[in-house]
This record gives sequence, structure tokens and C-alpha cells, in this order.
Amino acid sequence: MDGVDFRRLWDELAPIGRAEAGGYLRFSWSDADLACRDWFRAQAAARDLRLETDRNGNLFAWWDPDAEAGEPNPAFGAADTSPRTGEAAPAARPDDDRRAVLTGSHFDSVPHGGAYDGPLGIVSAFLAVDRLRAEGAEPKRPIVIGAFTEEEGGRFGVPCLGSRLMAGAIDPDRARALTDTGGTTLAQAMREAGADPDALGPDPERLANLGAFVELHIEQGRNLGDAPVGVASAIWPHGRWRLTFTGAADHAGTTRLPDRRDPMLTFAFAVLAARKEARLADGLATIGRVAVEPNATNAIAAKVTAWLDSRAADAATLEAILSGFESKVRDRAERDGTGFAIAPESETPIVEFDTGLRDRIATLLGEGAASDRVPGGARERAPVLPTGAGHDAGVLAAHVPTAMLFVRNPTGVSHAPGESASDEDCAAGVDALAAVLRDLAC
Ligand code: HGY
Ligand code: MN
Ligand code: MN
Ligand code: MN
Repeated sequence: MDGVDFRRLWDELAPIGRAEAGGYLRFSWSDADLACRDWFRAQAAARDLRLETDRNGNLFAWWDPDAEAGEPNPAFGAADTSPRTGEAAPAARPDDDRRAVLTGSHFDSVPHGGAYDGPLGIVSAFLAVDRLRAEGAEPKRPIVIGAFTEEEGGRFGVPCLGSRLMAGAIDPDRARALTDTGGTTLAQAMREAGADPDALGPDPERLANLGAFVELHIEQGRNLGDAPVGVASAIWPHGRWRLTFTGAADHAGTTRLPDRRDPMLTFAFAVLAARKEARLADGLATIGRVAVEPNATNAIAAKVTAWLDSRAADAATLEAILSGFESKVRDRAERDGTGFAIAPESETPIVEFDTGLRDRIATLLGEGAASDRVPGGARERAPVLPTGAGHDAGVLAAHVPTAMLFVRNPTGVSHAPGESASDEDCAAGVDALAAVLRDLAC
């Protein structure tokens, strides 16, 4: 695979959902999302892959081998699909397991997000299947390309919604009632798109039929120096919390400063406190979204709602950031005479990827084509590194042996229009994914 081949398919998808002001606006169940879904269906049809939309709106394109396949191999039995968090699922035994190997990612973006976060994993999956077919590979078990819905939570606020629903990690009623900034619920958005929100719910049979999940994703932390492709070791624990600051609405021109109970003051303090607690703990904290009521230039705010995103290399550090943040903001609210509430919206404990699968892939890629592109010759292993970004792989890892491949992002910029990757590195990613699928399924 070379960069030209990659670019050809990439350029078919790239225009969908592009925003005038830069980046992408690909929100789940929006017109842009429906156009991405149509693109996915066309790619599946062009390759004679069996198309499925599951009960949660996730798309799957199956390459079923000729022989009867897809049945859980009795030697392996059905995966344990009891919702677990943080532990790795049983290690994959690829040689005797006939269950499907899933690869894929998501189409949706954060507002004005980059082109690669999500779509790179889906385009690469189709190209990897093309490559395997071109060499006459005959899979012994199904290879499935997946597109998970609402991974970013960019419209309805809960990330990895499609994979969480599939894994039973979120209550379907809560999901149906999630609203976007315009007040449209997920249920309404699905109905308008011709999907059935009443079907939302866990899908243990589908999980039981997956023997492995490999998600290819652009690397988002500037950590792949001279290697075009790396392998994930873990996803940092992370979460989102809704912050509510309340005070007394009043006239900006007639209310003396000492008489004010201004929630904007406590909110401003909270932004700085989040940053300070994260710096002290060597973790991360971001407040990138805020809503002010009544949001008038000449009125003191009545209420400020904001969202905290915090992440750290381990649970104890994340806990330290949150508790330090909460206690300091509570004290400040006391002084400001304002109300403060903090409520978790989604929390993901650390995800340690399946070490057997991870090491098998890192070694494979050390011998494979991906390493040939490293200046100065091959390396014995692809780099193995953690990520602070959440992924559907982080949700499925509790139920299915899961691995992630990363493609080099020279600047590390992500969740912004400047996200980039070279066609050559993306082609190396396709080669690496094809090598992994060949190893696991053929
Ligand atoms: O927020 C994240 O880390 C992911 O990109 N959804
Ligand atoms: Mn993302
Ligand atoms: Mn992503
Ligand atoms: Mn007036």
C-alpha cells in the first residue's frame, strides 16, 4: 500500500461533514452522519461484505469466510459478557478461535474536529480488507469492519455511546433521554433518521461472537517519534463531570459589587482551580464547554453550567485531582455566596489492553512492513505506548480481547482542524492492520 492508494479512498470520504469554519461537524444522526453511513454501506456493497446495523445504530460489514464460520468455537466458548470495568477480557487464542475479528472506529467528530480521529480507522479497515483479498488471503474466521455511533459524545454528551450501549455500560432509558444543545433527544434524533430508539440496549450475543477487536486510530499525543505505527498499552482513566454554578440574576448597571452573588466568579475560579489541581498532580483537566443563563451582556448570570474533562495515568491521581478541585471550588462558592454542584456524566477506569494480543501485535509489526518505513531500518518491535484519549476499544476491552494501533500524527494536534497524518504513514497503518488481520484471522 502506498500513500497514493490510501489517498484515493480517503478523498472519497473527506468532503463529508467538512465545516466552512474548518474541521468537521459530523454529529451522530445528523445529515453528515447519514452521509457517512451511506458511504460505509457503499464501500461494503462494493466489496460484497454483508452489511448489518445493530440495535444501537452501530454499522458492521462482514467478510464471512466460505466455510461455516461465526459460531463460537466450542473450545473457546462464549466470552464472558458480564459488564466488567478495568480488567482485561480473557486472552485471545487466535489459533483455535473461530469467532469474528472486528476492526473499525467511528465517524463522528467533536465540533470542528480533525479529519482523522475516527474515520482513519474505518477507511484503513476497508483498505486492509482490499489488501488481504488482493493477496488471495482466505480468512478462517469472519473479519468485520465496524463503525460505532456517537464515540465523541459531541452531540449527546456521553462518549462511546454506541459501544457502551452494546456492552450494557449505560442504561438505554438514560441514553434515549440524552439531549443535544438544541434540546433534541437521542430518541427523537434516531426517529428522524429512520432508526428505532426503542431497540437500544445490550447486545451480549454480538459481543460473544467477537474473538478480538483491533482499532486503528491516529495518535493524539505527539508520542510516535520515528515510528509510523505504534501499539496501545493502556487508556488512561478519565471522565466528564457536569458543573453547575448558581447565583442571583440582577442588573449589571445597578447592582453594587458587594451585593452580588455572581456564579461567573465561582466558575472562573473553577477553571483556574482545575488547571492548578491537574498541574500539581501531573494529570490533565480541561473545561472547554460552558453555558450561561440568561447569557446577556447587561445581566449578572443566574446560572453557569460547565463540563470538566479530567484524565490521569492512574485512578489515584485522577481521584486526587477531582477531590482537590471539588473542595477548593466549594470553599470559593461559600465565599461568593453562590451554589455549586458537581455530577459525573461518564467515567472510564483505566483500560489495560490484553497483553497477549498487544505483545503479539508489537512483535508482528516489528517484523512487518510497517517497521521497514522507519528511517535506519526495521525495529524488533513497534513502540508500545498509553493514550490519554478515550476510544470504543476502551469499552469493548472489558468484554473482548482488544488492541489498538496508532498512526503517527506529526504535530499531535487532535480535536481541532489542524489534525494531520501523512499519506505514507496512513499507508503504513493499513499495512500494519492488514498484517494483524492476516495473523488473527487467516
Ligand atoms: O475524548 C476522547 O478522548 C475521545 O476522543 N472521545
Ligand atoms: Mn476523539
Ligand atoms: Mn476517536
Ligand atoms: Mn433595562
